[in-house]
Amino acid sequence: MIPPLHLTGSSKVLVLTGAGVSAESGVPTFRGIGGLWEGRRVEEVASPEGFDADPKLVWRFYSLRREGAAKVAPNPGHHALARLEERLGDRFLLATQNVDGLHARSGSRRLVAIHGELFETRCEACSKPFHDEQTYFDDVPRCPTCAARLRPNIVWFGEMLDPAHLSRIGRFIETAGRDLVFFAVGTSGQVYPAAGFVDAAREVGGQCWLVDVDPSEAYAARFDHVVRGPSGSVLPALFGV
Ligand code: BJW
Ligand code: ZN
Repeated sequence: MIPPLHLTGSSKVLVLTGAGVSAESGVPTFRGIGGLWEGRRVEEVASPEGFDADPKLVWRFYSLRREGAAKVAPNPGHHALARLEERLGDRFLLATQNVDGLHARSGSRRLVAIHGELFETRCEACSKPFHDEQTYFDDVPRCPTCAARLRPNIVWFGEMLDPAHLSRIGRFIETAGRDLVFFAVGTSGQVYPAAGFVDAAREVGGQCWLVDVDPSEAYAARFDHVVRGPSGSVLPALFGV
């Protein structure tokens, strides 16, 4: 049973999504694979130390992910969020931890990809990220301008999130105040700072919803409403879109 959601003309909706939203598209979640890839902890491949230790291995990991993400499509959960944005306009903001690009492909525009973008590459030394669908299985690519290593444009463990992204989210929360309705969808709430957004939302008096097939007790306890179920069917029903 899904509790009724009442949005008024002044409600402002912030949605945080995680890997669970893309699960029904066929993208594996992190904790779903036991946090492991080919027997290695994700932190070993998704960290600056991991890239320094074995850049070829890290590029192989992200090349496989690029191949996988190119084959999948947005699901009804992604589409429901895009349709809610159409209805709310600037009273909506989507912060995703996912790097797969599926929200943008389903039409979301007021979108902040806080953990980076799988289909972007950047030079370690000099340049801005650029769109890149190539895979690198044999060699570590080098920057054509300065010859430094190129790396995936992903926020790895121990790296700072883009301060402009965090301040956009912080401003949205502050401006909304008690009109804020915050949703966390398909995220285990284990990785910070995203796992702390719910606390910021509560602090301004916002209403907080968690949508997840299998929420952890500790994370769920920080929300007003918890809806257990797959986002692909829960979100369209909840938003009536
Ligand atoms: C469904 C479903 C369906 C399934 N429908 N639901 C405060 C306290 C403690 C530690 C820290 C802290 N602040 C910072 C840290 C350190 C660290 C951190 O949080 N560590 C924790 C593990 C403890 N954070 C960082 O390092 C961050 N940087 C930072 O804070 O910078 C400041 C700093 C600098 C220097 C030193 C220290 C701090 C950066 C974090 C970047 C994380 N990046 C990753 C990997 C790269 C992306 C990639 O390669 O793809 O991003 S980690 C990985 O986890 C990935 C994800 O975006 C992220 C979140 O995972 P998510 O989305 O929640 O997925 P799952 O699998 O965990 O959960 C899926 C959920 O879906 C489950 O609940 C399922 O039930 C559910 N589900 N199917 C609905 N159909
Ligand atoms: Zn360069």
